[in-house]
Amino acid sequence: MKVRVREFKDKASLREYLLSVGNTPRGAQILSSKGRVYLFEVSGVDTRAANILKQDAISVGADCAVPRRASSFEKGRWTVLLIATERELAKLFEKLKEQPFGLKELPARVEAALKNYLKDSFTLKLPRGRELPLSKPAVMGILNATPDSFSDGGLFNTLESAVKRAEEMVEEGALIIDVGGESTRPGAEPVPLEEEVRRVIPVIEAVRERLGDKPVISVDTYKAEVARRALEAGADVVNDISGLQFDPEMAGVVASYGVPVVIMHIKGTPKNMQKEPYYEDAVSEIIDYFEERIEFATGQGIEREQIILDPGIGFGKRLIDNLCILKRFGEFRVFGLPLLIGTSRKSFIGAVTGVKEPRERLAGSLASLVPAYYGGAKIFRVHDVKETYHFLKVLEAVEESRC
Ligand code: 7PJ
Repeated sequence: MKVRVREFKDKASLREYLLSVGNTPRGAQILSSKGRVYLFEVSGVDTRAANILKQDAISVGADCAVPRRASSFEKGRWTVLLIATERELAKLFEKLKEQPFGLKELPARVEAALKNYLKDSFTLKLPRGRELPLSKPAVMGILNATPDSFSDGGLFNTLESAVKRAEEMVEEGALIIDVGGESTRPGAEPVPLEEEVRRVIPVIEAVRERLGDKPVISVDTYKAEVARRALEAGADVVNDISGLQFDPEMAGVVASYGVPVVIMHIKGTPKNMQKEPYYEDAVSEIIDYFEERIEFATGQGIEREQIILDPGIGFGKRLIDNLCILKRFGEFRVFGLPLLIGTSRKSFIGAVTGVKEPRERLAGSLASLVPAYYGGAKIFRVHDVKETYHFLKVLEAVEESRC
């Protein structure tokens, strides 16, 4: 006998393998639902529920980690970790149907979380009947219409060069062009509305006119009036670094145009965000923020399926927070919504590599995309479109290969 360790990306590839080595279809079906162990953090669990859950979990071959104080029957609400395969979950759900203390609701919640987590393909609706397909990774090329942008230093601030750069980025593989007129680098002062309009709107009009319907254009703004005028000028997506917080009119504009919206996490404002940001657990805090923002957005008439989530690398985060966001990127999949990542040339790359010049941070920027890619990121917001496009192509080819 010989022993090897095998790994399978998902249930479907395990099933395929089992069939290929001679298992019956039914056998492959059952065995593939035992092939992967999932960990569910369940918070707000009543003491009695926590103890019943552990017993039921163990009885089906799963398990549940319960805090000592809960197993000592101290009254309270606890966070437990349910550890189970898909097959064990099915058996556990049968038992929970009969249980009190809120446990009846648990199966639907676990099922929804898992279904969202495994969702890997999205289609967003764009103006004029167009669509933004997000099953494969999409490159979002940054087009700065700012005279003071920290990495492009005013190079692209004339209309002509902006359009040329947009055209070049599309040729290099960008699916989305992100046009922004206000630098949101740490400490940056806000730009008055009229100035932002003056920078951004002509660029959007010109790009749309010259490049036609093909490029998806997003507008990087937190001002509702800029967003509204950008959408009128031909933009397709609103990219709001404030997650609909800074301008009370923003959600209404997005809702009335029915366009996709990027909800980014930021702690504070661009002016003050890097003044001693602190998190107990950045990932959990960002997940709570997403939950609240999704509720707010849908309450304002935005379709849930039109929301894109972005943890906002560098926006009120320490180095350790940025690294943890990348390491645990997959956790943001719990909403079943497409995820965007923006690390390009950011200062945390400089902090890790010692590279001071933002333009020289390409290798570090590409490396930072790997954990986000495997965590399920679908939109990659970058300066270096060609290099990122090739980089993602190779990751995708490996992922898609059938071995
Ligand atoms: C981001 C952004 C980002 C989204 C900027 C920079 C700062 N929008 N706008 N996500 N960053 N959605 O590019 O360094 O990370 S401006």
